[in-house]
Amino acid sequence: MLDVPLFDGYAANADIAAEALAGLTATPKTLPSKLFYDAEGVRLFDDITRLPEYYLTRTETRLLRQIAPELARLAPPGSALVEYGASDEAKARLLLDADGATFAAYVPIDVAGDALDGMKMRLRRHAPALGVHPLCADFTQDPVLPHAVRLMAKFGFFPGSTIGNLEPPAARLFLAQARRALGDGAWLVVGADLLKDEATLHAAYNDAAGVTAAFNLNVLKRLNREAGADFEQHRFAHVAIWNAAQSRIEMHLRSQIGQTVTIAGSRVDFRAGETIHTENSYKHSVAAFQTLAEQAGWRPAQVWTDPDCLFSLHALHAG
Ligand code: AVJ
Repeated sequence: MLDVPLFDGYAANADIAAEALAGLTATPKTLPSKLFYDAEGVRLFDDITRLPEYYLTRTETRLLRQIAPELARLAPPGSALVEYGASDEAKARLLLDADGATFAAYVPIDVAGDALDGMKMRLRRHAPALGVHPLCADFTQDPVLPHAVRLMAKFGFFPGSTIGNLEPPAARLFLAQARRALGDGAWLVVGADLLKDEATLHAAYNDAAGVTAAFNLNVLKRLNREAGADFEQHRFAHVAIWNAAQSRIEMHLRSQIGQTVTIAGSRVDFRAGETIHTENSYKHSVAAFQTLAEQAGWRPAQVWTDPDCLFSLHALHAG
């Protein structure tokens, strides 16, 4: 039995430098949002989830806790729970431990190998009968599921509104690939942040304590360490704006001055005020998300929202 997470081609540091450089030499400049999640970024995101302004995590968790038995009953006995972008097992445990749950295996998929090791260790103690098969992979790269679960019914789980990071064509592609990987008859439960008033959205990404700013700026520190870059963090500022036409919050890092930065031996020039687009966080109405899912071959079977209509959980069925 494999004790280490399967390594499915996730970027090594040379690839991080190449990916960063590709984005920073494009017009407009971009960086992939998955680069946020080094150890410090994971810690900062965890702090974000507890901010008063950041309603997403606590709303989804509360809703999930309420409907977990209903969700767990959708899964045929002995199903494999496959979680996309599983930074920890907290949300999965709401399903695994729900009344009436009969999952035989759990496949957490994430790019953070260390986090997967921790999950496997904790679950071995908490649920010794559960087969835990971590997969170290970028979930957008259509990872091959572990051999050990190939004969089990699949129950996909993609919480946290991580799908909001994907532009609609990429979200459709992800959903279509998951549809094929999970197979006929599978379920996929997706957490999606809902479209709402601009003030609530703006506050969630411009918190008073500045944690989101630190999270955004941390990507520069990571590139200094892992991609041979020499960013001066204080020469960039956090920007988060609502783009109504595209229905998304955009995060940027704005160069405060004209400056030149070196990344892996290449020079990149910034004009004063020029930004690096670091993240999109799409907000979907229930109907818009269901259309997206249908276009990817899923049948929207059921949807739950909290009483304030801040957040949605969709159950999609393959067949
Ligand atoms: C983890 C992608 C859902 O988009 O709200 C939090 C990341 N960015 N604050 C989000 C994030 C800024 C988060 N997701």
